[in-house]
Amino acid sequence: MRSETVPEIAIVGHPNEGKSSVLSTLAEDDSVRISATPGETLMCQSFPVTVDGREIIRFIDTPGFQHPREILHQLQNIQHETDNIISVFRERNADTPDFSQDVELLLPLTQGAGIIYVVDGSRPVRSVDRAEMEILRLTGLPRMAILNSKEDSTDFLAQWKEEFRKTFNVFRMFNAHRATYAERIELLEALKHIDQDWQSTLDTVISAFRKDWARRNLATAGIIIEMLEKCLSHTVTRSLPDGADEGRMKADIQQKYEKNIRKIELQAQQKIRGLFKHNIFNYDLSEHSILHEDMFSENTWNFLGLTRNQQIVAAGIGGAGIGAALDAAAAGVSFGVFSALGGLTGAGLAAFGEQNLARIKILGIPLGGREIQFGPTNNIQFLYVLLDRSLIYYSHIINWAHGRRDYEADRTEPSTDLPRTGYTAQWSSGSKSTCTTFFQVATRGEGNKETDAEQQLEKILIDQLQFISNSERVDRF
Ligand SMILES: Nc1nc2c(ncn2[C@@H]2O[C@H](COP(=O)(O)OP(=O)(O)OP(=O)(O)O)[C@@H](O)[C@H]2O)c(=O)[nH]1
Ligand SMILES: [Mg+2]
Repeated sequence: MRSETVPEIAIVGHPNEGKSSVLSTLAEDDSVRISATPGETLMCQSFPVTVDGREIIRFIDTPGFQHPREILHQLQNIQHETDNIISVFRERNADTPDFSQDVELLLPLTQGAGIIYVVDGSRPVRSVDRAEMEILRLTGLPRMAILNSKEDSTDFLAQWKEEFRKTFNVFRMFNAHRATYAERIELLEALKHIDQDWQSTLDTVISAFRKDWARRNLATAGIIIEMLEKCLSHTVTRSLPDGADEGRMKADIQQKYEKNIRKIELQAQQKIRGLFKHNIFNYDLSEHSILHEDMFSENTWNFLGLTRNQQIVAAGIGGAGIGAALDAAAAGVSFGVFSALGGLTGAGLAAFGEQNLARIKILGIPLGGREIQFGPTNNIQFLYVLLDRSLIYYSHIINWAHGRRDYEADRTEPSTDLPRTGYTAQWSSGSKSTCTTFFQVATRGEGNKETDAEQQLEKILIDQLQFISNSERVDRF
């Protein structure tokens, strides 16, 4: 392969083994057609991956093998006549309707594409699989095999590996539904070894993927910061007619405030989702996800953000206005980490939760009359809750494989041995101190001016996002 050409990889295998799903996940393309009915893919289709408007690699989806034994038989005869066995096979069978899918799937192999062979590793090896692998060996093309196990069973893995060793010098486990960013990169790294001539081109591809990911993380940090600034400075104001029911207006105004905040958060989430190329399908969060909880719910405020002690410290540094909350804490309310048995009782929530989100102010206005204003927030825990929710959302988005379409609720039970806290509770005191300064600047409405605090928070976020990208998939959120 010449170094300036775009590497082309054909994904081949038996029908319904997950070829299109693997392609969709690898190429981060949710337009790839996937179906539980075998024979979904009938024509070869090319899916280019572009970075900065430049095509860097191309994956080709192919129909499944229909008659592998017959193809192999013919190829074994043809190989005595020519080196060009696949092209000759295609010419000879071009008008045989029964072989139309086989002729189609072999097309990219006549054009020098590399091969990724996909099998469902949760079933045993059959003789048709051996025929398919032998066909691929006869092509002489660079090739690797992928075990895409649809079930969790590992009973047949040893069998598959033994079989692969005979035909492929590279094989990997890769799950189209659960592969993470790190696993995608690892697969490309492995692909490098299918042929020496491919190494430098694939190095370029991997480095483009990494740079693109870093660019997306930078953009995500920007989206999160903008969202924080909007939420923390947010106010809702209404005029207060004489004789109006003040209590009711206060409740209304707080509701409106919360509604607006939810909307700001949703817009940020949609932007992050687009950055990671989830454009078509709507993802079902794992049924245990804390993100199912409303942003202002008791569970959210107990599970995410800082612990009580950390809040006391944060308040000490920044005087961020949680004095009332601390009084309630001192009165003996437990602010422990939310457990499956239940969160805090009302008193606790009142202290750290929505009641204390912001003060309600009654303002006189120049032309006479009065206004009632809710916000900006004076509760620093709000910043941490917003941060944790966006980081958790990010971790879902980057680990949502594009090949996964069935919306099945994630049945993974949450780990019980892990502390049920978000990310920010683990942040260093330096990072928290940056947050305190950022909070003060943002609540004064002075965000978005490239302040030091904003730049420092951006750095913290980029490190955190990179860490999440390289971590294993976390199901506990
Ligand atoms: N649980 C699970 N299901 C998978 C996985 N990969 C694919 N599937 C399912 O298997 C079915 C077939 O997937 P496709 O990607 O369409 O398979 P294909 O090999 O392209 O099929 P054809 O185009 O029909 O040859 C779909 O219902 C997928 O959702 C996986 O990793 N885990
Ligand atoms: Mg398919």
